[in-house]
Amino acid sequence: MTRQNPQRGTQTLERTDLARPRMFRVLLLNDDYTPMDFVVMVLRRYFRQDEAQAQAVMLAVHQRGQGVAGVYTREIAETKAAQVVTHARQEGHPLALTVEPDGDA
Ligand code: TYC
Repeated sequence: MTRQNPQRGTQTLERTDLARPRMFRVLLLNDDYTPMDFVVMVLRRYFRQDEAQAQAVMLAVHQRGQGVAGVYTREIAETKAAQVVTHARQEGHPLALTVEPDGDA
């Protein structure tokens, strides 16, 4: 929530905004070429998932086209997505991710 500051005509952040930053989903997108093992490694290493969770998320993305790797503040979400793309390109994989607001936030 924001409110107008009548003295200066500027917007002031309420304390609740500082306590609860907007969150962003990092979405993994399916493709036909990135190896399943690479995607599982990504989910474990960059998104701190255990083996079972990583397998489940990878399979869901493979079957449904996309899925949530994790939810973070904007800068962390964008940094993780960029790190994963860099790693994937180094290995020659076309893996793609997007970052989108979580819920209505
Ligand atoms: N579809 C890929 C395959 O069959 C696996 C895959 C899963 C790729 C998830 C990307 O985000 C992805 N090797």
